[in-house]
Amino acid sequence: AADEAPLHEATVSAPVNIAVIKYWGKRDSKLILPTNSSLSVTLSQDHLRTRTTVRAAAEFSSDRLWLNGVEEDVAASARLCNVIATARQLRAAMEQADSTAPRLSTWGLHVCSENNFPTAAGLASSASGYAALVSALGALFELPQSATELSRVARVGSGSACRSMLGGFVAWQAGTMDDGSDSLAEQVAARAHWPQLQALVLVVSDRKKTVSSTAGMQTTVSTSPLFAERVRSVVPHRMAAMRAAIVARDFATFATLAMQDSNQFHAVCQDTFPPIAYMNDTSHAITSLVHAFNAAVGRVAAAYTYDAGPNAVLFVLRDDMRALVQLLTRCFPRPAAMSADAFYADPFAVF
Ligand code: 2P0
Repeated sequence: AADEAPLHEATVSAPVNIAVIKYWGKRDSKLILPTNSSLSVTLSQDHLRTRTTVRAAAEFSSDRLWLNGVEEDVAASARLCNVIATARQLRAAMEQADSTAPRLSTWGLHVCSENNFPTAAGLASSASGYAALVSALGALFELPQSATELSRVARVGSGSACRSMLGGFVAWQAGTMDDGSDSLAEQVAARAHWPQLQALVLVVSDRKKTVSSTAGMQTTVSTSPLFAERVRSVVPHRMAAMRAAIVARDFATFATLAMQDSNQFHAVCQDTFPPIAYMNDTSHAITSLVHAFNAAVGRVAAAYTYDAGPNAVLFVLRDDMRALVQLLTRCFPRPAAMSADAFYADPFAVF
């Protein structure tokens, strides 16, 4: 009977990742091929994640997607269409090899996706979003590809999404091929390699950002001489040094490189014409506080990094977390509604 037919559905969650060597700039905007390699830390799914359910049915006449309960226009998004089409191609290849496999590649898809944090506030919602979608399609279609192989599909949705396909410490290799076949994410080390390393998200603002990453980086590539220098002479060394620091669990080097790379990314934004300002006065105050903290303890005990928005992510070893949090709560009182490790930095705090 029809109601006993198997349900073709999969639900998967994917985490947010925070770059410590930043991706900024594309050499191919359709395939989303970057101008430089990047490296990130994947955060725990307990606090920042996207959960996505995909269902395939022969009777679905079109692909539909709901994001946080609101329907989005799938056909209007070239990136969504590219991701779904690429996953379908992989499924179709399987079906060709196995005549008994149901023809899921020819059916419509319904996708339901939810974030447990503010969407598009510079908290990497597109990264976890596309990673969750690709992982869910991989599970639904029973694709044999590894997470690294599937990271190429996530990359076509949003560059940083390829890094959220893996846990722990992840490098996105820029690659050199024009077809993007070698532009993918690889794990540098598992989370368990460095359990003492902790991240703290400081929500400075949960408003939508003013300049999208996609538009911002395009202007940077075409106008910033500093950006060209960064890609040519800075990032290659930093990728190697950051990888070595992670392997050696060398916090001082890891933290110094993370702060320097965040600072250079925002300097490149400032060098873009017209300039792009993602950090605000509170962000700069947090930066000063981290440097004051490090000076007070006499070593590099904490690091900051900022993406395309004013929110800060701090890195600290577990033994130093209590002292750092005490200082932060004194300088930036937070409302009771915030969860234990998502601190609220009061935009009007002065110190
Ligand atoms: C990163 N960012 O490495 C950098 C640092 C923002 C600052 O990846 O156009 O949303 O979808 O490939 O991935 C933001 O860029 O841009 C980003 P698209 P994406 O995390």
